[in-house]
Amino acid sequence: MSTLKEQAIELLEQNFNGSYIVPSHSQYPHMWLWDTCFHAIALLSHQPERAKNELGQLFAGQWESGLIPHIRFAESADKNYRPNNDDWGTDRPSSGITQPPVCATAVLKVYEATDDIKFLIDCYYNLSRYHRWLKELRDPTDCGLVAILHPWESGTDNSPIFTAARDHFLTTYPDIDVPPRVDRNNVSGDQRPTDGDYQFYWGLLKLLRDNSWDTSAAYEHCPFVMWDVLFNSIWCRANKDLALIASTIGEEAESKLWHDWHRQTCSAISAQLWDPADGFFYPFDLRKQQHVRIKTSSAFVSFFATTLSNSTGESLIKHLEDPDEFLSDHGLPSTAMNAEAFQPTCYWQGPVWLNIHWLVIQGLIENGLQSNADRLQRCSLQLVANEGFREYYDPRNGQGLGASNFSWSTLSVLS
Ligand code: 2M8
Repeated sequence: MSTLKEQAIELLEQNFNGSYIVPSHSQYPHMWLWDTCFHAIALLSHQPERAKNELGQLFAGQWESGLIPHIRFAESADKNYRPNNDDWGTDRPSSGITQPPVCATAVLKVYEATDDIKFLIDCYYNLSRYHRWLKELRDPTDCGLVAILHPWESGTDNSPIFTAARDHFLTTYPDIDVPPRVDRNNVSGDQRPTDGDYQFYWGLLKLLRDNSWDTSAAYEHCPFVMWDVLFNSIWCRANKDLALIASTIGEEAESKLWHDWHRQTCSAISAQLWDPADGFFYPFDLRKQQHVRIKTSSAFVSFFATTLSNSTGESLIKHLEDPDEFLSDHGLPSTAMNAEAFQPTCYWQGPVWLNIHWLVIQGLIENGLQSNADRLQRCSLQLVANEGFREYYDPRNGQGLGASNFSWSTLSVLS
């Protein structure tokens, strides 16, 4: 009987497509931005050279503008995944939107594990272009927060924080055609987004395509523009990590720039996304000019952004330890269990996700909250020991859900 660690290593090997690791051969047979960063971090436990290859493959898909796309399409893969390359119409094998920018953090971790300064110098050029792209096109008013223009950019696709925007969109554009869905061939339909969600996703894709993806027109005309808590927390952390990378390679002036961006985002997250009455972080819908007051696990990723003030940290921990909200025997639910929108088996509407566990665990440790981190880590290990490396898990009973043999869930035992 092999150990969990051996099983995780074997799984990453099986999910290697000859060029890079895919999240799951059956469900997601291409390269995704934040998945690849997590795969690189997981590989550091046993194959650091392979970790460098993963990030190199990610950067190979970067656009001249600086955008790192959320999907890089694999030529060899099954073409059934939709939207496919033709649907995006980007003239290159990729989507035209991005995903939580975990890249700088992944590069720094690879450098810390390998001491390879050449790798760091090579990646710096990609990272600095990507960060400038995000700042210029997604924070055009220089307020410190970057906006997402599609729920897929958040990585938490059908989180209930998008439901009101979706409903509003579908009243304005009621006739969006969606091609036959293959995402329900291997995963039960009730664990996946609804047809209405997919109409929203495809409708936004078409509007963004008409506005040429990575231009300011996309931001101006997109009916969905949101400051997401998870995305901005990762952005905040990414600039701190990029500042360290820049100073390590002797780019002191640039290091100061990334530090400034890091501090600006820390302040903006507190000023714009914190709700003092609830003691919680909420996303902000820029089209409606209001917060979306639904509690999700994204708020706890703020621990990963920076060192939080004592009072902010204490408020968040109350929610984390509240059995009506986020304290379950099986880990951190993606939506508060007492929220009306909580759905324990449906994708990002309630299940436990192990990449979120990993981000929150790192953040808790860095904020001196070791016992909370240990508790979550025990849950991660229990979930994979009982149910295998699944895409997500039911927080009521730990049942494995979504895709099987899912790559980033190996983080729980490899890092
Ligand atoms: C999921 O998203 C894709 C669309 O980008 C999908 O449902 O087809 C999300 O969980 C996302 O966060 C993840 O990166 C991707 C691949 O694992 O799957």
